[in-house]
Amino acid sequence: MVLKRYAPEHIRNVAVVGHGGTGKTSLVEALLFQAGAIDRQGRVEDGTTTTDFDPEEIRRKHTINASLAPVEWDGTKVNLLDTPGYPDFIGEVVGALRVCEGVLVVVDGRAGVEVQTEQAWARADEHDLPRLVVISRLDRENADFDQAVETLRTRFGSRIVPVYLPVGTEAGFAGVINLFTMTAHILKDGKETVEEVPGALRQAAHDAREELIEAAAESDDSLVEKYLESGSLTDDDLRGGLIAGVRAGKIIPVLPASGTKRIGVNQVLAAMVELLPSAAGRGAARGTHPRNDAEVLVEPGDRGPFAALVFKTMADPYVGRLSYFRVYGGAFASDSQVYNASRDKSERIGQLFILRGKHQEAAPQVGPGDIGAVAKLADTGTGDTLCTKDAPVKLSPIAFPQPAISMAIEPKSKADEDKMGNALHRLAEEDPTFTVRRDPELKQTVVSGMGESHLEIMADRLRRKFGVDVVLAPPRVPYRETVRGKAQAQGRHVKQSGGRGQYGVCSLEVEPTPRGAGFEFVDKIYGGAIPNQYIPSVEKGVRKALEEGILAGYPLVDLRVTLFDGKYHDVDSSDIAFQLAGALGLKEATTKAGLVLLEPILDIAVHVPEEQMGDIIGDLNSKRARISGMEAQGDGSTIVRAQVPQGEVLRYASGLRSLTGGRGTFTATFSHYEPVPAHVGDRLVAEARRQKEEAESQRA
Ligand SMILES: Nc1nc2c(ncn2[C@@H]2O[C@H](COP(=O)(O)OP(=O)(O)OP(=O)(O)O)[C@@H](O)[C@H]2O)c(=O)[nH]1
Ligand SMILES: [Mg+2]
Repeated sequence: MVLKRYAPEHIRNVAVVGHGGTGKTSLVEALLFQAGAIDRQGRVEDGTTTTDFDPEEIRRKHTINASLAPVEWDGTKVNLLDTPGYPDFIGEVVGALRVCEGVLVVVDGRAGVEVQTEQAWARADEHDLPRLVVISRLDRENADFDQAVETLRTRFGSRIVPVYLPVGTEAGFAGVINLFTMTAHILKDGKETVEEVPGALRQAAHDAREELIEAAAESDDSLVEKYLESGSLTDDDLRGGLIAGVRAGKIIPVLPASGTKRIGVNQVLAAMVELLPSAAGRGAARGTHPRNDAEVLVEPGDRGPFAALVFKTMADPYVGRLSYFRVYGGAFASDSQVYNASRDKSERIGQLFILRGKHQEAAPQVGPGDIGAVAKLADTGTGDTLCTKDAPVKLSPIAFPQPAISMAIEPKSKADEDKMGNALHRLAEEDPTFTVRRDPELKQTVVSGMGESHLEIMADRLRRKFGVDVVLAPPRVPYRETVRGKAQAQGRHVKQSGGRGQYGVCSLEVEPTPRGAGFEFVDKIYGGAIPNQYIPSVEKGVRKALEEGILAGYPLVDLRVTLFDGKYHDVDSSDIAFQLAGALGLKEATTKAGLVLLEPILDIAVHVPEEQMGDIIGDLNSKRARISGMEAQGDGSTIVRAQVPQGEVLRYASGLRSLTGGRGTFTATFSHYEPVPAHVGDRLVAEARRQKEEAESQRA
């Protein structure tokens, strides 16, 4: 692979997005082959495609990582970014869309618009990105171009306009009709021949061309006039109107294709080059000055100062980190010094690379508008801006989605435990939608991500990249204990047989305080029933017992403990004796007062299509939720708000996905603690006892 350097006007950065399994990777492979970038067309089935090169991708036969595939066509470099369709990896789509000027949405010829088509579409809308739609896999049984176009129109409106039509259907799909030139391009033995439009398709092609002309005319007032006067448009006006319409987001051209059979693929290449904006075509990139937040514009040319955005980081145990970047202005040179404006750090740059899948080619420079990679940056992460110290700029960051699901992760062996922390840290650097934290109370390491598959893949990656074996389990719920009423009891720790004895006696009263008040210790010893020096000892013993819990091993909260009496011995009393007395006294008093478990309650907001609202509410009710409101969003969706016990929604991300076919999303935040209902409490207490016995029998 030897790629020339291109001016930004001759670069197209294009994210290939869509629902899982619609043929994105196969189409990218066909585009690469057709443009002569590779000399063998790989297959997803064989694990030989350029962009699904990761062992996990090869094994699972779907894309997990966004990867880069540059092609050269018609004097232009097109940087294709193949992205995953599976919703757990939406972070990769978000990162890719952030650095592109155009989008290729791939839709399956049989299924039409699917859930992840809509999600990717909405993400592209966030950046107002011009896009093309490719209806792929049209050679399959029951594939139907017209019907797929209809699903697009139903969902996204009349901006959807075919620019090519298919010739033949299913296994007979043989080529495409160009609606500009009104010629048929038929693939025969791997070669494209140009023919007349077959008679049976002439009328359909004529009608589709009319529609295209109308759409092009409507994109520009001066064209509308011409069109109304003459009833048509010249070829130049048609082309000009179409380009303007696409770049303004008023027209979304649709092309028929088969990636694996390489039908309609030349046409996709030409459409990207001709219709989508260039790397300079959307003007200056916006950023801010890192110190005073003033707006800074980065012009897409060679002359201005250098600025690049890191949009993806790959952790590699051998090579170290590999950072993918997009240059916005100026040129990025190998063996240079740059400034990371996001972290106020200098970075030494070694060798820069141009990537194609896993192939890396050393590049002395990466110019404005282009995409490349660099290894071993010391302080730079995804979303950071690299620039020069004298022209510092922070480009707007990448809005990655928040993780939706958490699991506890445990090392399988001691050796794994030693390596796990560092390895997890490296993975979190690589993937902004994956976070790790140690929960000191639950004594668990908790990982969060976009879905169960995401976390499973992270566990696989730990094994493969770092040799760390782990198990994933639902995280523990941070229950609490508290007292129901008021009670008094005495704690006695007295041992006086031979030698120096132990002597500590204390009388305690416990009573509940308002929810959220925590713990309060009151000293009401008068007349030296316990000497001053031992009162902190009693408190220490009480606190220790509180932390360990009494009913089911969860910390006690929201109670007042009053020390009101006690006894001591001149010789045998000690700090430790009073600590033990305090702990015993607390146990006795709280047991007498009656103990109850508290559970964390979450505020949850579930965003779903209106027609699924009933199912969502039914499901939440079965999870002991209290629905607090429903808000129609005007776009046919609704937000259902509720309070729900945390223990009931540990796997809500997966549950919601299967309930809504992937359309639903939710956020959850901690609200408060509440007593658990008796039947739930009994189960938790029994469970805690069982675990304690197990632990004790293991120790014995
Ligand atoms: N018949 C036929 N099969 C295709 C075509 N394109 C892709 N396939 C098959 O469809 C399956 C999915 O193709 P991929 O290219 O992996 O689809 P993808 O959109 O990249 O999938 P994800 O990365 O998982 O989102 C594979 O088995 C391909 O061989 C096509 O044009 N015709
Ligand atoms: Mg793929």
